[in-house]
Amino acid sequence: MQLTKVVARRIRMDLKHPFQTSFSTQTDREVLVLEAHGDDGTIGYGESVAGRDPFYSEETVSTTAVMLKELLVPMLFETTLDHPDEVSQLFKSVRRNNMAISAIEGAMWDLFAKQRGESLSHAYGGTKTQVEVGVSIGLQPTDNVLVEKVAAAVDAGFKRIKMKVKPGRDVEMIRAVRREFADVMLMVDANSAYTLNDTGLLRQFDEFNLMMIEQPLAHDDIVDHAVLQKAIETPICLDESIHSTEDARKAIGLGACQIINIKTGRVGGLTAAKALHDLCADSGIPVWCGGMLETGIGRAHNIAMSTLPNFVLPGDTAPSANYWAEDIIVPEVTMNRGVIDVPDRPGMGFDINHDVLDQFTLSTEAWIPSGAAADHKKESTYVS
Ligand code: OSB
Ligand code: MG
Repeated sequence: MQLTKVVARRIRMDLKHPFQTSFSTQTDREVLVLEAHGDDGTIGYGESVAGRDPFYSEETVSTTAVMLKELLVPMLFETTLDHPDEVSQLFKSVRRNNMAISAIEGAMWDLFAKQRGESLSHAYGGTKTQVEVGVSIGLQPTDNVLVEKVAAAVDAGFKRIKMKVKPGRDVEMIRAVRREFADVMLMVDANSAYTLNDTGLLRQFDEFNLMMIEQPLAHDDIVDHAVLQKAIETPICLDESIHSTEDARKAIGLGACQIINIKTGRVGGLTAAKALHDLCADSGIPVWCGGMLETGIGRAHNIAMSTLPNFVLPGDTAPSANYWAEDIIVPEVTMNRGVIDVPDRPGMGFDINHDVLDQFTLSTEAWIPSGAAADHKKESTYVS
C-alpha cells in the first residue's frame, strides 16, 4: 500500500438535537476527515472522533491534526505496508494519541479493502451481515421529555435504549422511564459522574433491571470500579477507562466490569479493537460498539467492526438521521426495526457526498511524501 497523498479536512456539522452528557452539551461536532490516496488513485476515508474540547478524553480535533501532520503521516510515507494491521505496529512506540492513530488507520483499512475489491467488514474478518442497533439518549430537561424520547426510540425499533445519567438526574428519572417501559432493554451511561461515595445511590439502580451501567466512576479508574461492582448487582460496562487490551485484561482480572464498550478511536483503531474483542471473547466478556456522534465515515467503520462475532450486544450505531439533517455519505446509514444491513460493496460501503462535505469544510491540508529524509518531520510537504 503506497500512499501518494493524505488530505485532512476539518469539518463542522450541526447536530439535529443538542446532546447532553454529564460532562458537556454538544450542539455540533467538529471532525477531522482523512483521505489516504493510494498510488492507483483509490481513496480510503477515515475520521478522527476526538471532540473540539478534551472533555471525553485528552485528545481534541487539533491535537489529532498536529499528531498526524508532524508524526504519523510522515512515518507512513516512509514505509510501504502490505496490510493495515501493520499501521498499529508502525506506531507502537507512540504513547496514546489513539484517536489520531485510529483516524489514519481507518483510512488505510478502507483503502486496503477498496484496493482488494472487498467489503471492509469482510477484509477485517467480520462475519455478520446485519448488526443490531441501540440508541443513546442525552440528558433531557424533564423526565416527561425523556419518556417521550424513549417512546419514539422504542417505536422506531431500537433494540436497546441508553440514557445518560448524572447526580440529581438518576433514580427518579430511571423510575419514570421504567414505569412506562417495563420490558425494554434499558441501560444508563454516567460518563464518570459518580464516586465510591455514591455506592448507596448506585445500589438503588439495581431495582430497575438495567442491562448495565456504563462508566459510573472516574475516566481513568479500574480499581474503584472493581470495588463498586462487588457492591452492586447491575453489570458495570467500562468505556473511558479502556484504551488497550492490557487495560481490559486488568479490568477483567480485577472484576471491574462485566461488559466492555469498544470504540475504535479510544483503543487506537480497528486492528487494536479486534485484539481487544478477541481477549473479551476468550474471557467471556460481551462487547458492543460505542459511538462518538460520528459522521457517516466513522459510522461505516463502526458497522464493519460490529460484524465481529463477540459484538453480541446492540451498539451505539444509530442511523445517520438520528444525528444529522444531511450526512456526508451516500446513501446515508439507515436501519430497519433496529437492524442495519452491512454493506457488501468494496471498502466502507458508502460514497462521499462531496457537495455536502465541501459545504461543511472549515479548512483543508494536504501532505505529500517528499522522498527519504533524515528528519521526517521537516519532509512532509504542505501543498494547500
Ligand atoms: O460515552 O458513549 C459515550 C458521545 C460522545 C462522547 C461519549 C459518548 C457519547 C455517546 C453517543 O453516548 C453515542 C452515539 O454516538 O450515539
Ligand atoms: Mg459512554
